Amino acid sequence: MLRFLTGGESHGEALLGILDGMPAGLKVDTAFIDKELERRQEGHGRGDRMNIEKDRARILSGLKSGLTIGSPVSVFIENKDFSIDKLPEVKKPRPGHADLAGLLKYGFKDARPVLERASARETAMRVAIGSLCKLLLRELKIRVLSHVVMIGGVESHTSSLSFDGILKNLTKSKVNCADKASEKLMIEEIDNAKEKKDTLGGTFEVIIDGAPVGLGSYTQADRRLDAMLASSVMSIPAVKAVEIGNGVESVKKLGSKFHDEIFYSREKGIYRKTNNAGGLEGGVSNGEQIIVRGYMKPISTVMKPLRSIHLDTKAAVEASVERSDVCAVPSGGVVAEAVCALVIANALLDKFGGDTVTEIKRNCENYLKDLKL
Ligand code: EPS
Repeated sequence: MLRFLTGGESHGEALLGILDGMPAGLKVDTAFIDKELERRQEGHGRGDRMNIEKDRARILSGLKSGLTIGSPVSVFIENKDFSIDKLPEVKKPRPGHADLAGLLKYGFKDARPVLERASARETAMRVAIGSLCKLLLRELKIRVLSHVVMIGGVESHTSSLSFDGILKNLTKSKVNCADKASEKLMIEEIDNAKEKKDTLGGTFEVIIDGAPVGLGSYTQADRRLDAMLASSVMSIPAVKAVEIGNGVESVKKLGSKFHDEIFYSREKGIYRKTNNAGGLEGGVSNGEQIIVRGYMKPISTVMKPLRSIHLDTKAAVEASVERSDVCAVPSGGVVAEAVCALVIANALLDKFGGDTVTEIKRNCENYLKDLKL
């Protein structure tokens, strides 16, 4: 079983991660991990911190000659902005952040210690850990992408595009959107919000291509793959809703118009013409693409501050302002790819055993051969 922990404050010395349970024999491509870290830092609307940090992962354990050896993989990412003890107190909690609930919970007199750990900077480590899982998925020809489908009120139109079509259109996109016309409008939305000293949220979509049928299980609540994916995407800062397939649309439809009918042909085997279920039925992967959407609220630090109170005097004041992003939906998608990759990798180890990469590949191939799909 794969498990991970992260440590580190936003302006502490470093971020640390330990990924336990990685099978032996995986070739670790560190350039790929760094590329994924770079992707998380990109996107129109990110704040000035992105000009300071150039995130790079150093692997401190779990490898020999570039291959995993089955022991915990420890990862280190340096924070260039290591200034935690010089930063001012935050006495005017920002609505939407963990500031107020966090300081009351832990008995602090200011929100600085709360926001240092609650900051989305922690997601850099989740991307590093998720990219190790993506390398494992790659061995089984499973691919993961994310793209932005909504920013503010602007929606992208990509229903006619294949996985590869989306991937191709994402090259050079400034907001990780596969629809060029919408991308332009999204950038305008972000610029307008910035000019108004405001922030924006939106929706990203993760697509997992090539996952075999039979991952997860309906036999227990905590083995349902859709529940595990939803929980991991919900754990990304600012995510307020998660959707599998066309789950939200489904409430308006008749069953006869929603469910994905089953067909068979000799060339294709068992197949569907639609994928409203987002690749998951009964909490089990059904062999179609797995589709998960995350809905992010607008970033909580608003430069034209919202009303709050001063913690010492309880007087009405404007909330504190910290360096922040205007919109981080493209990055949210990259983080979601990482956390979904971990869930899928775990489900693969559960189904196919997990001490060596060779063992997993052999078991998966034999299983698919036996199914004769
Ligand atoms: C972030 C790092 C942070 C913020 C942002 C995301 O760095 P700093 O606080 O030094 O600017 O830019 O996080 C938040 C604003 C937040 O509240 O989570 C990052 O690395 O993604």
